[in-house]
Amino acid sequence: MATPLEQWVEEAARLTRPQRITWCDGSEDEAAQMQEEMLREGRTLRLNSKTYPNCILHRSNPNDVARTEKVTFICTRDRESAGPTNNWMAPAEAKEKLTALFAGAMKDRTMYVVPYVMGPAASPQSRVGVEITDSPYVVASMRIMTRMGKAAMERLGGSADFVPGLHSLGDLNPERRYIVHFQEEKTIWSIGSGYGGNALLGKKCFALRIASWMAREQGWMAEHMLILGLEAPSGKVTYMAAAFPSACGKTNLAMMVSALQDQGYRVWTIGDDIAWMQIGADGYLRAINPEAGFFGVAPGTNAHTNPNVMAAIKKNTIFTNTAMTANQEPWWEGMDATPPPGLVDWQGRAWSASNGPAAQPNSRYTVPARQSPCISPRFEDPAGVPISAFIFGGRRARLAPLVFESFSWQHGVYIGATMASETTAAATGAVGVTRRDPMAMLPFCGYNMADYFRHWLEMGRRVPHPPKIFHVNWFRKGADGKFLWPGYGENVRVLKWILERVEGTGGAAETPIGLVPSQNALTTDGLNVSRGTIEELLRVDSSDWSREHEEAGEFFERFGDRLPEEIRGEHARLGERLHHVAAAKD
Ligand code: OXD
Ligand code: MN
Repeated sequence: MATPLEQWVEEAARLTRPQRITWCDGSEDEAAQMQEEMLREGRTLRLNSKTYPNCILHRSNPNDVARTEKVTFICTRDRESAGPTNNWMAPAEAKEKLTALFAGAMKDRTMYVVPYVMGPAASPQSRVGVEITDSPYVVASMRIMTRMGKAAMERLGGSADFVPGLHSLGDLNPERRYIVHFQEEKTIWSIGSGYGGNALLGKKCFALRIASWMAREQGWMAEHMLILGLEAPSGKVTYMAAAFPSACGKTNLAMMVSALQDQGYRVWTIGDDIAWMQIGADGYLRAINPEAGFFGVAPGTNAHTNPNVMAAIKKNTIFTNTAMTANQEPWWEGMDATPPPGLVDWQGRAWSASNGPAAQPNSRYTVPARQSPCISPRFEDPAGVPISAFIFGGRRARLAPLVFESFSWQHGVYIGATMASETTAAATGAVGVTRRDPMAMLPFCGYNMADYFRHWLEMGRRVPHPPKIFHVNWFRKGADGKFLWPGYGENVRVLKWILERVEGTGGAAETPIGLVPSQNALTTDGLNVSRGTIEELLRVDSSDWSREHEEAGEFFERFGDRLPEEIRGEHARLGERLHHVAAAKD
């Protein structure tokens, strides 16, 4: 008798008509074959085998360089279940539309069957997915980003307990590009794109959009969060998870080299993008990183912003859409000051400033997490790590102080729900526009966001030791338009204050929006930032916040009656606190 997996593969083959079917085992030999296949296809080059052993550069189709939210759909039976922030299509309509596109799509191509585990192979919190794809680049990337092949087949056995994901490059025409999630069936279909989050179906599609739906059903959390451990001088490690919108520095924060290392504060990385959390027997939220690799934005990455990842990407790494030097090494803007002579841009042309940046602004590295010098010894811990603090954040040039703490879990959920950030190149669309991005989940929440807020509120009631909730902003600018805070390794000073708040020792001052570090509570020794600048960084301007409050109110209106009463209450209380301050000034 065919297993459920075999039956599904057969069905997919009947539809897509591949020339052959390859079941992937995740072995070294298979990885080498996959590279050969990519080199043959002509969009992939081998990099310098001395300085970048086993590294390749892949150039995607220039029309296919970022996630495409406009053609990403949540298909639930009832439109309201997807909510106002998702594109919705009826499941039957999506099936019909995409079936026509998938019909014969793999003709003359190989269909790869890629079983994978999201999470440590031995963790009860992990889940199995299987991706069918006709892209060897996807197979090679999935091998880095997940526990792929044998480990997954062993975990799955003959069971039907896996998330199927059907992917084909199709004809790469953006008009025929769809990334579709059937929530009730826990199934993903993606066609027309070979780019990261659209095509590596374990990542955003499964680990966030499908998993957030599962998590609500099953009482856990699937979040767009990095996970880090802050080691204190005592040797004790405190774990924190942070949600920032795409390309706001999650990877850099997760992998930071601490500026306070000589005082005994050091950061260990568990994950840089996604956290799955369940309530542990000890009453803490226990987090695992479902991924096994980092798929990070390359431009801006250098020995100062992220020395750990720079060390990690020296071998076994796939670079996508970066530039390449005459010495066959990857290169991007921000790696060093000036483009080296003989540079070839991301489209394979001799570099010229008139063609724009040498590396595509959303170009990436895909690297095994284990290669990072800062990877936590508990990276594979099947029980996950206990989370003591949640950190929300975004890019706010003007509004938000460097850090503030919520008054309560419920107020923290409100802070997460009102998060906003100035956009970057990680998704297609205008850059530099402020967009509201609750919990950094706007493109990733697989159901109605009002229900998602409700789930957060419910989790707060259920977790015996809930994390404290904070908000940070590394991106505040002064009147001269320059960043006020040096960021990167210096961000550990903010983490240290968060740790002290968790431990009940850090000093805090009350403002209408929450608690900010009191004078001298932030460790500033050795930091080249004036007292005046620190004050400016921590300032809460109530007229700016009143405007923000109004805008958040408008955003909430989109959810109508479905918005939880508690969120409405928090919104009203913030309004009152701001009003109070304004009245006191008059
Ligand atoms: C990512 C994203 O690639 O959030 O992680 O876009
Ligand atoms: Mn992300």
